[in-house]
Amino acid sequence: DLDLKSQLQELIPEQQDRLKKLKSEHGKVQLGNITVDMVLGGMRGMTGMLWETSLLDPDEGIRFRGLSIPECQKVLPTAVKDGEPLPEGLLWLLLTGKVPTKEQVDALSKELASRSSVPGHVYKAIDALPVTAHPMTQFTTGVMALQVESEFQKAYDKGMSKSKFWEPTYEDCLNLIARLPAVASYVYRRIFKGGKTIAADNALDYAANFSHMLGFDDPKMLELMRLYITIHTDHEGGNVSAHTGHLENPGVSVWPFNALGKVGSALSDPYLSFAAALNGLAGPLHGLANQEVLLWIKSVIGETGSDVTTDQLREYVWKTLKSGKVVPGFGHGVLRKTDPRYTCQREFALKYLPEDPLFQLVSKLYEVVPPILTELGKVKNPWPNVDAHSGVLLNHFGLSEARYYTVLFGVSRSIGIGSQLIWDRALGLPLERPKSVTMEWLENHCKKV
Ligand code: FCX
Repeated sequence: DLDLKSQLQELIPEQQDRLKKLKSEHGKVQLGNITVDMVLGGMRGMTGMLWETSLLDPDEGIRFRGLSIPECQKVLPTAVKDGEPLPEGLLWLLLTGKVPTKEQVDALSKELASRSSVPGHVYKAIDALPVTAHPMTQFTTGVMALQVESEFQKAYDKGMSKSKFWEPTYEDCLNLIARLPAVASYVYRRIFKGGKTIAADNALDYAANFSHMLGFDDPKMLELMRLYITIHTDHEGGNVSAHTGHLENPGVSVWPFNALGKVGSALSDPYLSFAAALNGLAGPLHGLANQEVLLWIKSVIGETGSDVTTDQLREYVWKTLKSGKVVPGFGHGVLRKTDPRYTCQREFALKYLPEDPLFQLVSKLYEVVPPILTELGKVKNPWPNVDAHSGVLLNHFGLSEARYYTVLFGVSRSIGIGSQLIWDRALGLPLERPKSVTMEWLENHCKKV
């Protein structure tokens, strides 16, 4: 069957039963102890959320529905022989847990293209901002403007039963994913290309069309875009952007209903949820790190010239650390080894641009930075993450405007966050509301134990 929605329709009742069974049979099973360190440490290591689309192993890295990145590269359909996976295939995998056929992926590409038209007011909303506004601000403004078309909001206003909420959520998520490349490329062309936009070519696949609208048609860049959009989609549920999207889209099972029988608590639709997620992604410790990495690399070259020696690089890393800054692109909240999203980008570089001087600098950083971060003694993961590599690849093909990079991350993340939002609603996951305490509460509690 080529229709994604009908596949989901079949899967949902089975997964609802699975959740019900888990709850009734194992609801009281303990998952670990919560320590004071965890509460003070940003809930690191505290298992506390259901996230079906992906799972992160500290050593192995991300698995999308059980498949590692190299496995996805092997089994997901591609546009060219032995090429990079098509992100549409990953969307299908995240939503259904099944590897799609090439025909299913082609059908999904067409479906996304058919949903991709963006209403004019969205561009007007972006145009109302100064052209100097950060690309993420312009992009998120576009997403907020798209929200007026929310099917979820319309259905909700009509009083739709909560058992059907997943359907307008599905429509919104697919429309949102489909429309983001046009909005994102508009922001790019507006800021960096004097506002000269390029029309979509809907015969192309999702990533290729996005690259085309940005102004990059080199077949290698199209492959890079397919890889880029695939690997940035999802990184389980606790990272800032995914968690924020999930949090903003609360379930209904604990909602207060008022006397008129109308729901009295907010239920943010996918556009609102995703805009919130983007605002989290725009922070330098999260998605903005890809911008920071390229700017940092360029500042190294600016200071030392393009033939940077290992010693000069070491010195620059120490200088960064001594000025109280982090080395962007290294470290991670969960990962404890080199990020496989870094590794697959490194392999891409070795295949397509081994001589690129910035790639060679990134390779040198891979040798220089981890021992220094280890020497600091406090850094839990000295290895590079996804953001350490993406900038030099994009820069190689001419997309050199680092300030724009997080927008690309954002477009990709809609696929992961959107997939999980659909399942949040299909499974009727509840409003998230963890308990917080004060220092005084903790002190008193610790005196007692
Ligand atoms: N450079 C310098 N110091 C670092 C560091 C780095 N790359 N990574 C961690 N540290 C420091 C922390 O700042 C912290 O110092 P403090 O105790 O003085 O506050 C200490 O080491 C312990 O932090 P740690 O537990 O290892 O890491 P956290 O889980 O707190 O933070 C991030 C994880 C990713 C935020 C952290 O490693 C960092 O700031 N890295 C640089 C920014 C970056 O690359 N972010 C992108 C991450 C990711 F891939 C993404 O979301 O896109």
